[in-house]
Amino acid sequence: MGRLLDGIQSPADVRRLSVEELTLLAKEVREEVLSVVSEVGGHLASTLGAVELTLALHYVFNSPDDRIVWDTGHQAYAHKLICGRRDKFPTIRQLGGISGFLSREESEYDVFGAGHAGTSVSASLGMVVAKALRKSKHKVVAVISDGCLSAGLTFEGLNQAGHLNKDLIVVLNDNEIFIDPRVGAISSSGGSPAEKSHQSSSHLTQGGREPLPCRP
Ligand SMILES: Cc1ncc(C[n+]2csc(CCOP(=O)(O)OP(=O)(O)O)c2C)c(N)n1
Repeated sequence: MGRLLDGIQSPADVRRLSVEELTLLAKEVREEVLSVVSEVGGHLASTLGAVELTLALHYVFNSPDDRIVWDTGHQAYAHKLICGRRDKFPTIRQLGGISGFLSREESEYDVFGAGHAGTSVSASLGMVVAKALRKSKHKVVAVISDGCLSAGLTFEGLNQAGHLNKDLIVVLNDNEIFIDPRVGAISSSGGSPAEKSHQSSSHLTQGGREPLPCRP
């Protein structure tokens, strides 16, 4: 039986699959990433943990019209595989090969080139403002991991996004770890960010005057 991945030239092909087939595709994507990264090196765990999320985002949103903005880009190998770069995937991070991060020169699906952590929310907000000026209807989705959530630039972006009240979607990819186990006031103030997000409004309104349990 042929592999589903062989028939995926772009996310439009992913959107033609059934939800059951997506599970099989995720397995194949993971095998492909493992096979290539074990040969040429690269970011592995972050990208393996984002395979289902990647397929779900491209399934639900109509990329490249809808913009998916990955934070940092180290977790986007699955995105590259399903966005027309499977043949070049073994060249990833090699001289003359494709980038290990998102690159606008590489693909129309890489809507923001990064490599630095904490850029996705501010970049997406800029796209949302531009979209409103052009009266466009597409969606903009920032995908941010828990480690990047604590970046100052992320807070500036969230602050301004709430102020402007624009149509920005922020997806938190919370795997409860970054390069090392999480440290700092945000991660140690109780629960995972996902749990905290349920409590965030009451924390902000009722707990805003309380001192943080430890200083950043
Ligand atoms: C400005 C900046 N600081 C530090 C880094 C190094 N760095 C690479 S990935 C990353 C965060 C990884 O953690 P997380 O965002 O939780 O993503 P995960 O790998 O867990 O999916 C950091 C800090 C960077 N890329 N940019």
